[in-house]
Amino acid sequence: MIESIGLFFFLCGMAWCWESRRRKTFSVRPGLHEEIDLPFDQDFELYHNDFSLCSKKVRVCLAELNVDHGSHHIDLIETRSYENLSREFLNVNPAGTVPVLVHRGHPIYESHEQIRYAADHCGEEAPRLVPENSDTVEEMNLWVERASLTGDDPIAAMATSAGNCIPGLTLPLFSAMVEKIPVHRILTGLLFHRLRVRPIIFLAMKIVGIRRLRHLKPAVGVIRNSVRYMKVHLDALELKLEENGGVWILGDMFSLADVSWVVIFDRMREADCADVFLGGDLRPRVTAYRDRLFARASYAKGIWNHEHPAVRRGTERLQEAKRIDPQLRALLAG
Ligand SMILES: N[C@@H](CCC(=O)N[C@@H](CS)C(=O)NCC(=O)O)C(=O)O
Repeated sequence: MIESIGLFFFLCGMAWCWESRRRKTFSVRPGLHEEIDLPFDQDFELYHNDFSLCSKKVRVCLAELNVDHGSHHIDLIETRSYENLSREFLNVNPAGTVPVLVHRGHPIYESHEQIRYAADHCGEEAPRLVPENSDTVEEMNLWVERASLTGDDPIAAMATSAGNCIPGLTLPLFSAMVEKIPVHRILTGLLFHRLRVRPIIFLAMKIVGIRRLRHLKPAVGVIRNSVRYMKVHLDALELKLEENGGVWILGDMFSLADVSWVVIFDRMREADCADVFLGGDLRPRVTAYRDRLFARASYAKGIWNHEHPAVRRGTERLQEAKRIDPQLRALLAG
């Protein structure tokens, strides 16, 4: 009996080693990789996920630039399964993350690099999303960075960007969404993810569930800090909009900075926490700015048209849990 169990674990170990060698995963340098050649049908091809914050940013950008492109939807565990860890996708991005923008077969990694690249290579006729003046470009870059999701551990860098506050603000929504995901799919992440802490967090969310989330101390701490830092970033944005007196971050010119912020507001909508930060007397300039962003055609094309049923169900489940448990609602209010 003991020998059979030993043999079973030995064979599992062998199978894991064999498969891991075919799913090689490692971090990649941001930017264009001319040395990599991937198959392509159109000049621009986008590997993305409906729910992913960074994918939304690139879709909005391509919509603003009127760039026709090929589309490859890649599932993440939140929407169904770890397709981002499949052999095929790791061939496109060994880091196992979306989005990946591919230009004539060459991948560009990191969404803030992708939007800059697209704005620079989309042809003369496209609307300009980058100013001429170098000081203004620098200012734009600061606001792009302040909305970016950066590094392998964004939660450790919430003070540097509103984008890094997003995973924490999304924890309750993740927890509601993961209720529908079978455990064995999360196990794929435990076996093959480059950043094992990510599937571990999903497994913890799955075990604890949305109803008991407020009893999970580390999660509570992360949510509270995310709310606190997000308020700091939004206050800075309120001040910026007041100073420049314009409708967009750079004043009258719509730029990559605005493309980067629209997704932050959209995630607040999905995670049912927009009213913690905006509306009523709260940050009136940012509230009006958010509404202007949502009214643009690029929001409909890049975000609304990609609404995913798993996200809709997750938001509804979260709203229901908050209705039943006022303490959960209070936690999410910061
Ligand atoms: N800094 C990267 C972030 C990439 C990233 O972490 N993407 C997330 C979705 S927004 C992802 O692919 N997560 C899948 C996973 O880690 O399993 C970028 O801006 O492109």
